[in-house]
Amino acid sequence: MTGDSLTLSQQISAPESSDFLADVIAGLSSNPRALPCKYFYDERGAALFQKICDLPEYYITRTEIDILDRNRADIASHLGPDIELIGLGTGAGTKTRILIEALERPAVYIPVDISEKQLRESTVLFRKIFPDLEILPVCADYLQPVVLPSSSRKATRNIVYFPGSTIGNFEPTEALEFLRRIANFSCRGGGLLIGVDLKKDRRVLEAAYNDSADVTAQFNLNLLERVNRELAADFDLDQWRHLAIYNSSAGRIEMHLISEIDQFVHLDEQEFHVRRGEKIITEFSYKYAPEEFAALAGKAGFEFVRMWSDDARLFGVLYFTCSRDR
Ligand code: AVJ
Repeated sequence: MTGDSLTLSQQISAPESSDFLADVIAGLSSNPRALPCKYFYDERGAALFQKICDLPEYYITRTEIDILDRNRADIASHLGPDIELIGLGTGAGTKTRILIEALERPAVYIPVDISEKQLRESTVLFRKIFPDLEILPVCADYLQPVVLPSSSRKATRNIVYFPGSTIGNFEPTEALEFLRRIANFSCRGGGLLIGVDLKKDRRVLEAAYNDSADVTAQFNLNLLERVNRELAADFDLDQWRHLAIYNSSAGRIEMHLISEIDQFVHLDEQEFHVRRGEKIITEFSYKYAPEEFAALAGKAGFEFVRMWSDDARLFGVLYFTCSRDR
């Protein structure tokens, strides 16, 4: 394959600005107000998230990479040879690279990501380092139903790889529905390798989302900047404050933007009155106990095989298989 074949296989449902506007209006009109976290990842947001991954307090990324690194051979032997790997939200591809390097003769790799720039860059890089691997990138919002491109190569089984604990962004009922959809890709002997952030001391969790360098605050506020930029709203960024709190009864980190004053925001000829102290919820990040997550995936039709973790049990990489028919 040459550079010309870098056309993304599909452009199915990368979010359009009309969806963005409708979602923001609906979110600002709801009670409590909430904006979908998928809109964090414009170019600046994706770059800020990369910075978050390197923060000392944000243990998630480095712990997951370390778990993969230490257990690569064991993980690869569970996944088996000649597989088709479907990566969901694989971003810059740091983790997937470790995984693919360990795999035995991987046949096909289908990265599905919402960030077009990262998808293009990682595809160029992966084609260089894995010349024998067929790579079929799909730029799409995998929250929507995605039709995967079919490969000419024969793979033994399909394995879905969903790293980063992104599954935590779903409400548990949505997570179940999503896992059921994934099960359709990995049914009949395929599998699911998934990164899950584990329940732990709230101080560790809250520090990870309220970092001392304020990068997470910038990441959160960038959502309002993006709304201003792309939808011509007039959020005054100086009048909003980032706050992340752990809601232990729900088992989730909640990212909020809190209004510092009583203020009005204008968007698309509408006016929103926001009171001082009122919040916009921008993200839920659910944390699971390993058995909790295994039970959830079990309901979706997966059989738990094993979990790889770190000594402090901060993070889990869980492997499931799926034996049922579609
Ligand atoms: C990409 C969803 C895994 O929940 O930890 C990081 C996003 N938000 N800091 C997470 C995020 C604030 C992240 N996920």
